[in-house]
Amino acid sequence: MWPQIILHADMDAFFAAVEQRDRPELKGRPVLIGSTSRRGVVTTASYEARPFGVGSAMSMMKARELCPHAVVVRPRMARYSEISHQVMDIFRDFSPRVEPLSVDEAFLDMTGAEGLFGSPREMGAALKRAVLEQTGLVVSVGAATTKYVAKVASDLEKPDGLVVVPPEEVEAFLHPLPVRRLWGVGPKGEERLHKLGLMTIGDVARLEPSLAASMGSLGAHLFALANGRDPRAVVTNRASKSVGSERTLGEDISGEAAVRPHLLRAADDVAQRLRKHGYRAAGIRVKLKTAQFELHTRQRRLVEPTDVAKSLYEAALTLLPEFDLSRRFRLVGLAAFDLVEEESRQFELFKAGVQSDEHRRRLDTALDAVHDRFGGLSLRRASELDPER
Ligand code: TTP
Ligand code: MG
Repeated sequence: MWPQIILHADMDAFFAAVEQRDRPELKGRPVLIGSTSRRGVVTTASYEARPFGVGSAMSMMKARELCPHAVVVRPRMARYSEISHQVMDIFRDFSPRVEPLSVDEAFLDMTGAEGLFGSPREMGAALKRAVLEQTGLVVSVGAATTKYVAKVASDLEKPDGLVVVPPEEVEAFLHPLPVRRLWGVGPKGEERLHKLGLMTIGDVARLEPSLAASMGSLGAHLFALANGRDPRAVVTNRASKSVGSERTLGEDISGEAAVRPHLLRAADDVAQRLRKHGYRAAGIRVKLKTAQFELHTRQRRLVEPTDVAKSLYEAALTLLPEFDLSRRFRLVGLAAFDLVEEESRQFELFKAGVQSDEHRRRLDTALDAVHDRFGGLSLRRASELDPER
């Protein structure tokens, strides 16, 4: 008996797969998505490139050394975001309870839908078929009774995976896996667990409960996960509101260098308010008002919902080339929309390149504490200061 049916769906090599579909000459070839600039990084690699050891967050230079015959394609965020919407809409044909986690993945609560779609395996297969037929793209799906197990399952047989874990098989499924697959365990945590002689999820599950508890709240949390317990529900209530920050400037400005510090200040402000209310934003909008009072806005969805100032700021910078910055502007604003509740953020810990976001987040949290004590003006990032002042 399945008390709950949860699917986790995650597109295979998403950005690269979109490019291969849009440009048939790239089919079957190793493709790296990212900028070729000296400091560019790989956002993702097609499955043809992965056997060469390249992957997300690696420097483009290194990746091209490892896979010299790869085709490098510059990312087209607007296109990926458009397809992302299409994919999420397909998910919503299957369940009203869909929780997007990033551009290319979501949880679907399919509890009670057996009458319509059949067994969990049939549900997963139907979802994969619908995505392939309607978008030409391949999605990997995990099915389980908890979010955590579904998430691990979708990743296990990528690409084109479909892994179903019935409740009675959860232990047999989880226990042989390395501790790194526990949500919340990064490289540091892995090292600590290894030092304690805990190599697999089964090792953690077999701890004395009192010993697990003595390792603090993280210990208790890992112990619960290792035993297949994860009470989190699929959350659909994405707030429709947005959080914005804008400022009319003392004098008009022009050019990217002049706009940047205002965006950074706004990003700090927005991120702080997101954190205060327990939200992360999956979309961002930049607003510039010209000296003639014309309003120009550009927006995009984020790869991963965030409440980190630096990440909002970097996303905002990617929108700047879409404005004519030779104009003179009297107002600069930034807004975050598509707000998701804090809960799903732990899943970032599964991802490559996360440490950096976690690191930034710690910096932001420290800034929050200072803001709370000394008010908003006391601490500013040095780069935000106007060099001319
Ligand atoms: P992922 O789902 O993590 O990766 P993927 O879809 O490319 O490959 P997989 O088959 O393993 O799921 O991320 C989705 C997209 O998000 C990815 O195509 C590119 C982007 N991305 C980044 O821009 N930076 C990153 O560090 C990661 C991990 C992903
Ligand atoms: Mg993916």
